[in-house]
Amino acid sequence: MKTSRITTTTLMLLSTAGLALAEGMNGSSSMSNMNNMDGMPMSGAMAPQSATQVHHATGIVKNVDTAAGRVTITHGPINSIPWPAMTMGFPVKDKAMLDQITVGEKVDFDLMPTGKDQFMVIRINPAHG
Ligand SMILES: [Cu+2]
Repeated sequence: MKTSRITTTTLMLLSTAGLALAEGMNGSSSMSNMNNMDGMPMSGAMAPQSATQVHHATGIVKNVDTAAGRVTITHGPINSIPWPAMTMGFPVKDKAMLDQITVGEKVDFDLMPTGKDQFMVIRINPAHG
């Protein structure tokens, strides 16, 4: 009984905070969103998507090589590349990014193409959930 009260209170606090955050984001960003939408069709010339697309993925860190600036990840399927699930090594954009992750941890990361079948990790963070 004590536990369920605490849980309910926590959930209420979380949802209240979530709503406030959502409202704040909508309120502050609606103007710039509209500007972006207006500007997009007019700019016309966009880079080919395949060359610039950032691929989002999740996986488990298998090895971190700080000296080489590389991380080995067992990642899930990445449909946008497309790739099946596999274990592979990636260079990272900035070696300091490796300070935020540890071996065995579930991570959430973004890949940027750097050549044919070559990708660099441009963002990596512990996965939250
Ligand atoms: Cu892979």
